[in-house]
Amino acid sequence: ACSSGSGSADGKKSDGKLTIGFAQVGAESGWRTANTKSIQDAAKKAGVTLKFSDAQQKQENQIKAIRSFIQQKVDVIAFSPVVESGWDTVLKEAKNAHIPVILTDRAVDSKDESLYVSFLGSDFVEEGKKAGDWLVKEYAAASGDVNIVQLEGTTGSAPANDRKSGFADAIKGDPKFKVVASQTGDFTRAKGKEVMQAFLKSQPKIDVLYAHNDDMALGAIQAIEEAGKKPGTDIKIVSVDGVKDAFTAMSQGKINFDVECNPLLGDQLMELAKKVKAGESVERRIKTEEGTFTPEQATAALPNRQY
Ligand code: GZL
Repeated sequence: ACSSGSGSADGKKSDGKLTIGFAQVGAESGWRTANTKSIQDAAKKAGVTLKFSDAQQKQENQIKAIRSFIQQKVDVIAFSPVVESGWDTVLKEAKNAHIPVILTDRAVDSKDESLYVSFLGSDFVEEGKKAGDWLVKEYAAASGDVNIVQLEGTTGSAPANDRKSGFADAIKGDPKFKVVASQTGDFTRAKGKEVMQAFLKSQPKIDVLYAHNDDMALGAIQAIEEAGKKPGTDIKIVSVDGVKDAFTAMSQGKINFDVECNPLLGDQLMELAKKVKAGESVERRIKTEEGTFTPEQATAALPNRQY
């Protein structure tokens, strides 16, 4: 078939430069900001043309962005689905347009595995389990009830669902652990503070806060202090993400354990997208490496913390 200039048979620009359309969740947390920076910096470094959209945590905006990437005939679409469900229709449109899709950070619950070529991100169930395992050890000698309040992530999101189930599994062996209240703080500081204020009013005894991310934990810390209590002492706090501001709080004794969730996925995403464009086979599931931090470890890591 003849094709003039740099056009190719399917009408895509084929000047060799890779164009990725990325539909980001929003800018709700320190983690998300670091994730966005990692993707934008990696695209520059890799010489990739990045079309980037911020959905302000709304699924309909992500779907609109994906449709616009299809119209623009990008080479690869990548996105972090704000919630797990409701993606099949738009992903089928991408498939019909022969544009491969890579999931980063969060997963979808689509049964049709042909709708995306790879999922690069953390294992959130494991993160929840790490948080629960720490709590079980921390309270091994305690005899009375350990009353836990839980700040959940965005309702319907993979991290909220999985961090909740991983944590619940880890503590279910001992009936002294009681989750007395659990509500979404939508991964933000403001909502985390608001919900913690409500918990403090409604719960006679709170021993532990389990926050699905550091931003909600940091908001809760403000509420706890405004209530005249000492975070990290009167109410122990276990959180997830491992962002710099949480490490500062840990160095002040306000957060007792932090399960890292690595946002620096940019370089891996660019490498993956290049392979996909070149028609090479890629792993369907690429799990991010990440650890856990005690206050001592966080204090030591603080000076060099990238995010
Ligand atoms: C987890 C990511 C979550 C972070 C939050 O990979 O999806 O979203 O834990 C962020 O801080 O809002």
